[in-house]
Order: sequence, then C-alpha cells, then structure tokens
Amino acid sequence: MIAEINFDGLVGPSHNYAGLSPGNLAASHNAGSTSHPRAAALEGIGKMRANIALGLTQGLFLPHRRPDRVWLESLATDPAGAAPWLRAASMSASPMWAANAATVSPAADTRDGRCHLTVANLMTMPHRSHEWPETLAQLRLAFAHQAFAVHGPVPAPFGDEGAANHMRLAPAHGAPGVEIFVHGVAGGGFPVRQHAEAGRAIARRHGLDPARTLHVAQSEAAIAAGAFHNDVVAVADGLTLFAHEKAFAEPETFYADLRKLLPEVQIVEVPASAVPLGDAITSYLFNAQLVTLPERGQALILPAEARETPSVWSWLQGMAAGNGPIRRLELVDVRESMANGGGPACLRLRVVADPATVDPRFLVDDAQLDRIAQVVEGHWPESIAPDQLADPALWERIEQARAALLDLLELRELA
Ligand code: SUG
Repeated sequence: MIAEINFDGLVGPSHNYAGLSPGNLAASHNAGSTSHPRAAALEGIGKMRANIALGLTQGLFLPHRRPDRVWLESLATDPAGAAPWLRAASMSASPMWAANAATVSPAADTRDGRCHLTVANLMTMPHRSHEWPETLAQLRLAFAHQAFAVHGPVPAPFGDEGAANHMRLAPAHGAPGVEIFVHGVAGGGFPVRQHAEAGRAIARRHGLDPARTLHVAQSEAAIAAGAFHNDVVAVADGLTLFAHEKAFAEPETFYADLRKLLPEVQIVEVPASAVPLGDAITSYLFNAQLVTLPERGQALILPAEARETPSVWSWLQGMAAGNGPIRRLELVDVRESMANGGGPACLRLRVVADPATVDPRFLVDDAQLDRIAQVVEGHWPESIAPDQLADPALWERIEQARAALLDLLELRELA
C-alpha cells in the first residue's frame, strides 16, 4: 500500500546555537544562546506523536556522530585543536532538518518505476557540508529494498539542499505527479543555497518526464528577507500549492505552466498585503506540514509561533473557515528547532512508498517513541552553553548518548 511516510530527524544531543547559517535570520539572531537538547528532542518526539495521532505513517532518521572527528581529521585537525568556529561546525545537530537530507521522487513519477532518492550535498554551509556521507549511510539502510534507488550527491559546485527546494503535486500519493525544483539566482546580501543545475541533474538521474517537471526560481526578495530555502515560503501536497505572493521570481509564468500540466491544481496564494513577507518568515507560516488526512481533507501542521503572529493567525482563521482545500490547523511546539530556523516542515522528509519496503528500524509508533524518549531523558544534555562546545566531557556525553540510541534501535552498524 503506497503511503506518504514522514521521516523526522531526531534532534541530536549536540543541539546548540552557534549562528552558523548566514541568511537564516532565526539562527543568526540566536547565536550564542544556551540550547536545551533534551527539551528539543522531546519537542520533536511530540510532533511525531501528533502526526501519528492524525493517522499518518511516521519514520525516523538518526543524529550523526558529533563532534564529526572524521571530517575534522580530513581538515588535519581534531576537536581540541580546531578553531572555535570549525569545532562548532563539527558539533552541529543540523541533520535534524531532514527536509535537507535528500530529494525524493516517488515511483509513480520515474521511468524505471522505483522511488529515487538523491542525498543532498549541502555544500554551501560548512557545518552542513559534512552531513551527506552519514545521511547516505542511513538512506542506504532504510531504503535497501529494490523498490528504491539511492543516489550519491550532485557534485560541486552545484549546491543542493534537498526536498526543502522541491515540491510535488499529484491527485493521489501513488499517482503520477508534477515535480517542481526551486532554485535561487540571487539572494540580496545572503547566499543562494540551491543551484539550478542541481535540480536539473536530479530530475535526469531520477528519470522524471521532462514534460511533467518544472524548474522555477525563488524571488530574490524572499531570499533577502530570510527565505534561505523555498520551504520557508511555499509548501505543496496533493493538488494544493500554498505559497506567499513573493515566493517566486515569476509567479504568473509558474502558475500558468502548472495549470497547463495539472488543471485541477488549487493555488492558495497569501498576499503580502495580508501577511507581509517578514511575518511569514518569523512565524514560519509556510514551513508547515501540509498533509492529506486518511479520512480525506488536508491539514496544516504549524509551529505554535503562527498563532503568536497576528497577521498570520487572522489569515489562517479566515482560510480554515472558507471553502478552500485546507480546513484543519494543528499547532506543534518545536521552539528549540525554530530558534535555529527549522520549523515543522524542515524536520521531516516525505517519502512516498509502501512502508513494508522500508527497513522497520526506521519506522516508529507510539510505543517505540516512548522508548526513544526514555533514552533522550536519560542521556541527552539538559543544556549547552556556547563555551561548553570546547569541553571534552561534553563530547564524550554526546557520543555516549548516540551510542545508547543506536543500541535501542539495533542500528549499531551506524556507530
Ligand atoms: O540550514 N539551521 C538550518 C535550518 C534548516 C531549515 N531547513 C529547512 N528550511 N528545510 C540551516 O540553516 C543553524 C545551525 C547553527 O547556526 O548552529 C542551521 O543550520
């Protein structure tokens, strides 16, 4: 049975605020704050439980080795000798943002009838550039079944940040769809993280029909305002595209092309006059999980911050009361991740596949989440202040916490 599985990245025990992502305003603003890894991971687990309660299938990706000694070694240093920023880059818990793990094309869209995944190279930000080898190792285990084809990263210099810059619209998860690759051209003063050539290369690798694939540019205004990924200003599911008026460089052309391919598409565009770009970005209105519920209808799983932003909340209330496709709003509290610029949608990677073809160690239910929460409560640091990143006792604690999780999940081969 084909379903959409949301794989959430479990927040790792090294979660901290080092301000490593220029252009990500929340992360820059919170640089130097004290983080709370245990609370952060429990918030993420709470979000997974909320998804399960909605009847959705839930999967999990694991935190990576931190500090990343292998990466530091390739730079001829180690955690003790590395400059503070490099050490921080080796300690980031950024793999929690699973929307940046890979780009996924479901089997119904691909030439060979397999579900294709390309691991994201994340090469623009140093602290994320070393994620892909461990992500790839997890993808190769989770999706070892012949129903899947797992690809290595797109080569440099074409930056690729995965599903955060990819959308899919289809009448049903298992039906052929239209895939949309979104790239940046210019970002005002901020870096552009998704290169157009990366999307084109992935579409070719995945065997997508060029006639049902679109490549569109983000607007420079959106990137300059803090939309470092498309999923900060747009999200799609089923036949619904939910986007800010200022998300795309040429919205009219994009919408016309989309309507030609998918006449039944419903484009819910939020005007800047109702929700200014700045409010959309601070509230992460669009970094919501837009999901089709088993009993039909769509729900938007939003960060609690959406309710605290008056323009956003009033727009949402109007939308839910109207006759559009999105009628149900669910709020989740992922504040620790939000403070680093990662909302509900950043924390998950959608894979459309038969759950029976996925390695069950990467799937979770409430009972398994109870066991994972116990490991988090017993092993994750309560807090990390910036100066602790240099403390060998913290490195050891983080390494032991991950080992306890691998033991529980019987995934010691990832040690
Ligand atoms: O890449 N933050 C992440 C947030 C990723 C959000 N993902 C999506 N939009 N899909 C990033 O900017 C901050 C880490 C730090 O500064 O320590 C960070 O990497």
